[in-house]
Amino acid sequence: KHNDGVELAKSPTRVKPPSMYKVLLLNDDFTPMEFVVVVLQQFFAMDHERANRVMLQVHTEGKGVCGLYPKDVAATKVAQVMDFSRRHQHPLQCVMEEN
Ligand code: NFA
Repeated sequence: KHNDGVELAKSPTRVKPPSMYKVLLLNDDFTPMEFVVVVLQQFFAMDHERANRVMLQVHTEGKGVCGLYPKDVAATKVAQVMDFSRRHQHPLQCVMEEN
């Protein structure tokens, strides 16, 4: 329907790229290594070899990067990993930080 000449406000054209966030896993003394590998495969689309390398980096260095995502995607990954870990009664911590 014609709307009496009233136009909808146009959102500003995006000029900057979206701010990106790193998603990280943190080491702990209790979560089984193979559980961390499964998390990296299931939620970050890594093959078993890459997942093993990232898991060992977290294990030896205290933290490791799972991926770089737009804010909403990163937040969803963090929530999914935290929920999955808690449901399996592991203390694994997943966090995001602006890049
Ligand atoms: N440090 C854990 C163990 O020795 C393994 C682990 C790796 C936990 C990466 C959390 C993250 N079982």
